[in-house]
Amino acid sequence: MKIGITCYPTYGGSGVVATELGKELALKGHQVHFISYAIPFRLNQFVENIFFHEVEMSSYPLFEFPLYSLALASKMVEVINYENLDLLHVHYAIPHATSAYLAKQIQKKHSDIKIITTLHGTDITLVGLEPSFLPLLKFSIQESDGVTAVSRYLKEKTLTNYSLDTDIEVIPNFVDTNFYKPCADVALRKHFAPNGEKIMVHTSNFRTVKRVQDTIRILKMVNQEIPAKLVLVGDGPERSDCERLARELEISNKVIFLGKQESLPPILASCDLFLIPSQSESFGLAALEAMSCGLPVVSSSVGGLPEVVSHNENGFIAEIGDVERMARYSIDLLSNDKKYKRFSQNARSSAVNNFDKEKIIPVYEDYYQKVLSR
Ligand code: GMT
Repeated sequence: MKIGITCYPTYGGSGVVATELGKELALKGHQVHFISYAIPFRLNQFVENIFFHEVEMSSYPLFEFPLYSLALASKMVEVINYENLDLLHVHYAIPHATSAYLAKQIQKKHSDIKIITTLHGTDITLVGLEPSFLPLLKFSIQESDGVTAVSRYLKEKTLTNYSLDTDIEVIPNFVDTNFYKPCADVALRKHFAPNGEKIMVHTSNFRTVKRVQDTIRILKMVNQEIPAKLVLVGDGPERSDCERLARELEISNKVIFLGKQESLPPILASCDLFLIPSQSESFGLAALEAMSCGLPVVSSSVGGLPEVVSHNENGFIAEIGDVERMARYSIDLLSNDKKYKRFSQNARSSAVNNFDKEKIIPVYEDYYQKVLSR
């Protein structure tokens, strides 16, 4: 197949899923054309069958705001026509699904390109609900030839929030379990925790919805019982507040801010427990990547997280903001070796058995075939 993929190229779950999907499809012999304003950050080396088409933005004094959605639609038309695409798969509905609809209309005399939209999270639960976007988002979903959501939760939210009766296929996030695997780096572990402390870790883009401050509060409580460190990976709007909170709670020597990192598996695998106390999370790819490295997860109970984390099996789930309970769960796991080992093995097995890329990529391929045959 010849497949166009549009996504946000920056640090973020939807871009990761789109890029890893494109790479896997290319390895399977499909021709994949990425269309975006920059090369996706996970597309950091040459892969046969992958092509990148940059959306160029011209500036003109009359345009106070950049017209990205329109420039993207024009680039989509160009790539659909010149590369003879069979389908265009857009990730994160705003504005990609709308640009794709426009592109389809512009070139409908030449080809019957199929548009598939994958809903990832805040495109549905937050941004899309704003009055300025809602009608546009609803229309763009209805006009897509296929729609997928990354969890059952997100599918239900989409149908109810937007009063839709569209057929939505649930295709969960996936992970390369051969890359994200238990492979603790002894030197790194020693670097994080020179005195043999337990290590909790969190990775995110430090947006408000992630509630990163909760991880610092959890660390404070855990430390009252057992010596522990917290490794924070990523960067974003909440980072300064997090650093301030760590100082206020007098635990800044126990919190390690790593900022953005290219290679996560050795970091994750050198830690003990993953924390994800989000206020909103349609799936929780970060938790899945940690589980694949053998880390149990302590999470909030929101969104699609319970579809990934099984309470009392491979982690624990608590109400949003209930940091005390999350701390108790963390202490329980970090102070009981036998229980920890069982949870760690369960976490790894769940990633391998339910969410490995070898299982999920064929689901996307089958879905593509289904949409193409309509
Ligand atoms: O919705 C977002 O916050 C953006 C999106 C992204 O681009 O980073 O993240 C979402 O997509 C991921 C991949 O499907 C999911 O694993 C995340 O749970 C989801 N984030 C939220 O729902 C907050």
